[in-house]
Amino acid sequence: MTTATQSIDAVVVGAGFAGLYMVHRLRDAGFTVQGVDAAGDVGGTWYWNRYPGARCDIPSLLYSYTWSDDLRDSWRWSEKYATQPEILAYAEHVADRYDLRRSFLFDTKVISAVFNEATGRWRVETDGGRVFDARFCIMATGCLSVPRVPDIPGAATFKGAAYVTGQWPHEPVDFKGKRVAIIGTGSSAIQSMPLIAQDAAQVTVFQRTPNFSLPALNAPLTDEEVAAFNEAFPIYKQLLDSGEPGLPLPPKGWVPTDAELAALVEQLWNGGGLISAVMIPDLVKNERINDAAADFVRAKIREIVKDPVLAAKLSPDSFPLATKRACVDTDYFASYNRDNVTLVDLRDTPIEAITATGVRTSDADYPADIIVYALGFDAMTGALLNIDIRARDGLALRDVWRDGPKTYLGVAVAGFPNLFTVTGPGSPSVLSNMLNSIEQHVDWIFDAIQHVQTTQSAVMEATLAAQEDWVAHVNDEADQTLYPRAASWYVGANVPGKPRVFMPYVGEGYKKRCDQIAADGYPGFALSR
Ligand code: FAD
Ligand code: N01
Repeated sequence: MTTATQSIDAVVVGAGFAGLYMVHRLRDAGFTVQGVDAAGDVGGTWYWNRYPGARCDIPSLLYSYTWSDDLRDSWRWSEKYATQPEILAYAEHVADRYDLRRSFLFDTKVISAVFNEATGRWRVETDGGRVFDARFCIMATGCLSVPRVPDIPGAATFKGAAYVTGQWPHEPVDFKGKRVAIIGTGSSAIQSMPLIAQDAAQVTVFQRTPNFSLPALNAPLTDEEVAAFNEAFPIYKQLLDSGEPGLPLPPKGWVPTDAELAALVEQLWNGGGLISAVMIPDLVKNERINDAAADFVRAKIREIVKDPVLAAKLSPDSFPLATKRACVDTDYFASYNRDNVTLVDLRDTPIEAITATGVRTSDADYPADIIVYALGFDAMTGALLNIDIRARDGLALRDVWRDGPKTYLGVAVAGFPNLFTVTGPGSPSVLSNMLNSIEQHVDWIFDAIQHVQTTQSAVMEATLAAQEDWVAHVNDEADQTLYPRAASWYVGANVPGKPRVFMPYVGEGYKKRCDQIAADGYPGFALSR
């Protein structure tokens, strides 16, 4: 059923942390805003990924909004790394506190966004037949919001229960006494396997590529830790505002000796949590440093996994450390010492089909009552390209991005006026603490929209020249690193047919550059009346 077109200032697609904050900022400034999400409620990632063991791997105190002291004072994380239910409760708390739900349509998918050249406005249509006529269109659609569903032959014939980690049911899944096949060894599988193994009769993990994972060493957050964070918060916020990561990092320019490196990696391992490119100097640029850090993690795997053959199979050897997102786990490698956990190395015996009764590889049938697909996402571009986005002269985003995404700053696309992407390809996004990047983008987009208003312009649009320069710069920065060596989702390698382009921005000084562009009156953007 098609209802009357509703005329508003802005449509925001997505009710994750990006969409919630965007709607809040716009509405607070008096704009009329309509948020839309395919989910039944707020939370985005944390609404969909309800698999056992799902948690953040950035400490909860940092994986939080920083834009309101009141909000911060009203929330107390219980653990160093919060669980999915707690992070979802935080998103719900934000929605309640700022009364955001009333601005959202849930269970509703945006199917198209078409720019009308004559009116300078976007016509945004949903699968329920709702049509919005909006001046601004903000895509807060998420970098990891389109889960890969099984395309393995025979998947539809399986007679047991099958679950995709990124589309997990709301009711608990009972694994007790069941034979469970888990396909994939990315973060989602690495987080869920140890918990599933505690209940299931048998777990068989089907591994195509072994992965680096580090212990979370999760623990309850003490009052002292929370108080210390709150005390240091003004400095943290100041660092973020000035474009620094806000984390205690090694000094810039320090090239550690082998001995210093060994001590640093040991210290990071013993501290628990993510080892990312920023924590070890030159980790993703210097092969010596990367090899040494990777060797350290492999040695730890050999220490933890009792069977040396199994330890070797679980040891990543086909890509440098952190060039695929490293995982953070609780008892992942140790769980392979359990009698009820088996690894099938798909490099030796690939999956041929899913059958009615389980998984068939080239040498055996593995009966299963439940299959857990932990196959990852059509990352960074998937959600945007799922929407038919068209602008000037019928230009379709799907065509413009045929050979890979092209943006200016990851926030705008030439030819698509008044359309903004939060944490889009070409911005640091998934390589950063996403909550910080989301805030930075939302604030920047909000200021840009205000600028369009105050200059009495009709539209703001990235210029092709600025976009081309930015895309070249993004590629150039990536080419100076080891990232392109991994067949990762960062380069789209996990989706058959997806162009191989390194999508996030790895260079330094991103926020400073964005702020400077805003301060200078948005060079690289054309404003027209
Ligand atoms: P999302 O939370 O992905 O929200 C996007 C929303 O847009 C979704 O609800 C989706 O339904 C909706 N949507 C998309 N397309 C449409 C459409 N066409 N119509 C209607 N609605 C649409 N990042 C970190 O920094 N630290 C972490 O520890 C961390 N842990 C993670 C753990 C998991 C399991 C996953 C999958 C990701 C994790 N991430 C983490 C990344 C995480 O995605 C971001 O931190 C953050 O939650 C993204 O928020 P968002 O609002 O940008 O996008
Ligand atoms: O997905 P992935 P994920 N047959 O793409 C395998 C965030 N996140 O959902 O490597 C067999 O990492 C695939 O194998 P290969 C985080 O950013 C964070 O786990 O392509 N196997 C791989 O092993 C993360 O990086 C947390 O050879 C197949 C796995 O499936 C991102 O989300 C938790 C296959 C997919 O791994 C994605 O993580 C969860 C096939 N046909 C997610 N197809 C935190 O801890 C794919 N695979 C914070």
